[in-house]
Amino acid sequence: MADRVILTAAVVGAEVMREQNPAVPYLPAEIARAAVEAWREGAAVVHLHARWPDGRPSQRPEHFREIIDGIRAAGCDAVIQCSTGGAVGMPLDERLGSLVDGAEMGTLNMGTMNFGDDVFVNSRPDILKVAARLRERGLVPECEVYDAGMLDTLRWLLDQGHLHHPYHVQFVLGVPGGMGGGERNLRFLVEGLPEPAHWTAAGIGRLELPVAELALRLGGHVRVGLEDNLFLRKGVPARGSWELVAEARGMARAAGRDPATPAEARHLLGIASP
Ligand code: KMH
Ligand code: ZN
Repeated sequence: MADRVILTAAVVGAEVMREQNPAVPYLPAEIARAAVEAWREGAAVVHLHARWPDGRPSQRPEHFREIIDGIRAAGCDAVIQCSTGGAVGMPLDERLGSLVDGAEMGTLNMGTMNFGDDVFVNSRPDILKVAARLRERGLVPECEVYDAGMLDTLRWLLDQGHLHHPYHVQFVLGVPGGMGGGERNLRFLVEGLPEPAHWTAAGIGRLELPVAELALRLGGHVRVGLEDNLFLRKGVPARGSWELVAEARGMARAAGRDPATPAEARHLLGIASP
């Protein structure tokens, strides 16, 4: 199973809006449908945010429950990963509303950073609180790393016993304010992991597919989807996250790596079967 690649679909996020691409889902049923479509194209993990009907970001438990119910009602067995990042400016307790029954993973953002023109706040006490909540709920953390110093935070969490196996690492490259998405950066990050770990890379905007290609080559896993990027190629809006997943799947096959099924992804990520 070493050659398997876990494809994660980030189908909505908190920032992108329908004015930018009409395929951005807002309603729980739309987000569930986007996740199922991405799964049909090969996504083993779905990274979920929620929205209010007018598109504002929501971390309301009832929205997440409805999304997860919709995904399962469609017979989709993708790994459910809920965002605890929410949107910039959201109080931490509100962000934690996403960790409802049915979630299998939750994100653990590894530090405060500029996020475009905003500041995405994740103080060390915040990180400890999210890590503790994930542990209490038996969820596998996905550590979101946007910059090299955040690997030192990861090491500190492990050393201090705040983070245990199993955990997963996600390198998010190209956020304005975080680390860029070149090969040198990704190699540096992978070499800087405190211990061997499964990792995924996500490139923001036009970096999405180049970072996917790099991750495939360097032995990592891949995240794509409208949360990170709205275009299939320059000037061509993606018709949905499914189309970006299909593209990533084609790239994986060309690189000699088969997409993992959700069951295989659970095995690799240390998640108990549902
Ligand atoms: N919306 C970003 C500020 C996560 O999902 O945990 C944070 C984010 C990370 O999307
Ligand atoms: Zn997210």
